[in-house]
Amino acid sequence: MTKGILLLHGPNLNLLGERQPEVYGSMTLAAINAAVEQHSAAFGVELRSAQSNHEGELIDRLHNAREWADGVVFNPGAFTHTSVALRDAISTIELPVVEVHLSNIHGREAFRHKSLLAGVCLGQVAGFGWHSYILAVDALLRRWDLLRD
Ligand code: CA2
Repeated sequence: MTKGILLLHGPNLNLLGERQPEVYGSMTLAAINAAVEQHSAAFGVELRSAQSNHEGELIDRLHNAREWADGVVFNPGAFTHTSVALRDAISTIELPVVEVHLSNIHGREAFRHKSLLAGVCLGQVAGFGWHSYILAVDALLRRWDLLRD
């Protein structure tokens, strides 16, 4: 059966490519989504992407993923460091979720070092720019035995 991945982006990531390219790179969100979709499709995996600046909508997207997705690749943006509600949503849906960051949050300000979400995720990928998303998809592909070596 074909696998499905929800690629979910949190607050301010709609601005990618427009501001702070030295921190977050120069690719737009649309270009990242297209590249990650192409990578997933090469393994027969359907990828659907969404972005929201609103915590509640991100929670709704995670709940809805139970209906069709087998895993989630999630950049929660600044909610990474603040949101117990997103942590609860991730643990509730019982899907493997990979936390993703463009920047290396552990090398930045102290308030970014702590993720409230990482402990309920399959794992975390941070610091590789847009390629972090590819590495996160690969983690799910390996879990499903669609990628080896
Ligand atoms: O490195 C990441 O991917 C982050 O999740 C990005 C968040 C930040 O709060 C996290 O600590 C780490 C910020 C996203 C802001 O996105 C922008 C994109 C373009 C221009 C300005 C902000």
